[in-house]
Amino acid sequence: MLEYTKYIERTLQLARLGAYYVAPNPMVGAVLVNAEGEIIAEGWHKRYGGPHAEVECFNDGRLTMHDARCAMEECTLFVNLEPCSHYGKTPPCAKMIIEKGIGHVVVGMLDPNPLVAGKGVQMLRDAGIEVTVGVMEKECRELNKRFICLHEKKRPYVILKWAQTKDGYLDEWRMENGEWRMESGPLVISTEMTKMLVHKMRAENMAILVGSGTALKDNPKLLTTRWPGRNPIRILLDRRGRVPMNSRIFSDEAETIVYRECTEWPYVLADLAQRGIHSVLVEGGATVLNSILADGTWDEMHVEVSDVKLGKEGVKAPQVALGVPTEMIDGHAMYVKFRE
Ligand code: AOF
Ligand code: ZN
Repeated sequence: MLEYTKYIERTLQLARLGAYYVAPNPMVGAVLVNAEGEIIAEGWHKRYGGPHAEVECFNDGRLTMHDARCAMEECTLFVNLEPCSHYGKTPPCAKMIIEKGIGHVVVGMLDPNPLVAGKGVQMLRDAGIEVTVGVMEKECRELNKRFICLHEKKRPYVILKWAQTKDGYLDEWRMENGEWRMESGPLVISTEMTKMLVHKMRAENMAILVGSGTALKDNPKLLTTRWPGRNPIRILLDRRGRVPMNSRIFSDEAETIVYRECTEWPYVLADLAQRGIHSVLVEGGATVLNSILADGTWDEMHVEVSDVKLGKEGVKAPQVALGVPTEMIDGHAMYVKFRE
């Protein structure tokens, strides 16, 4: 009897190698194991539109070496996500698995994509293949939480992120006689290390969202320069049409989507889902963060609290109970909260 969790664990390791390049597809890994429990082939989904994990696995060069002495019907294929049953950019993986004559398939979780949703497992079973479903399901769901959210809730996975001073401010008060005082630039709260981690989060998500105040005051480019990966799509909420076209948020390194007429949160989320965007990192400012917190539709909150005080009145950070820091970096308390 094979130790299923050990091999599903390996599929998750392989799947993670596709991080940053497969969105909005899921991260998927596949492992082929012979009757003795030896891994004879491995593969993972490497980039959006590319071959699925199962195809990569059967193309593993090691397989031809073992092929001769391993009977496929005695082999077990492990995949963290149900093999697909549809003709998409590639033919159905379930069909290929049947043709290869695999005896047993173990899948971490069913695919929430309505194109698949149980049909892959059904195809395999109909062909007489033994299928085991639901191994390390919690870990499998965590890895692909963004992909799952898009299909199950028809909205992107929402991550709120901000940095505040020890006394609870996001920024200095940079408004004078109704005009932004731009020359001072944004208050720098993050350190070199925590800035890099913000860029990692950008690379992990398909979109970054800011309000017009942030776009005007900080004039950010919102690119992922401190971490490998793609630049996310930039989303700007600008109901009053205040942000000029020569702002850096419109620079040509990345795409920008602007919401003008309607910036209601449920509308924006539904529209982003319609565009196939499976995750959005909300970077501020206070108005946008507070309105999303009031709406209640968000999934994670990442807050950095620096070790220095602003020491005067400024732009207040959202008022939320942060609890216990998840970790300390450069003396800054880092909090991660999940919505209950
Ligand atoms: C798998 N293995 O490695 C992946 C799967 O447009 P396509 O043809 O690439 O299909 C994308 C869908 O296929 C995706 O939404 C998900 O349901 C499934 N992804 N399936 O068996 C893989 N990446
Ligand atoms: Zn597939």
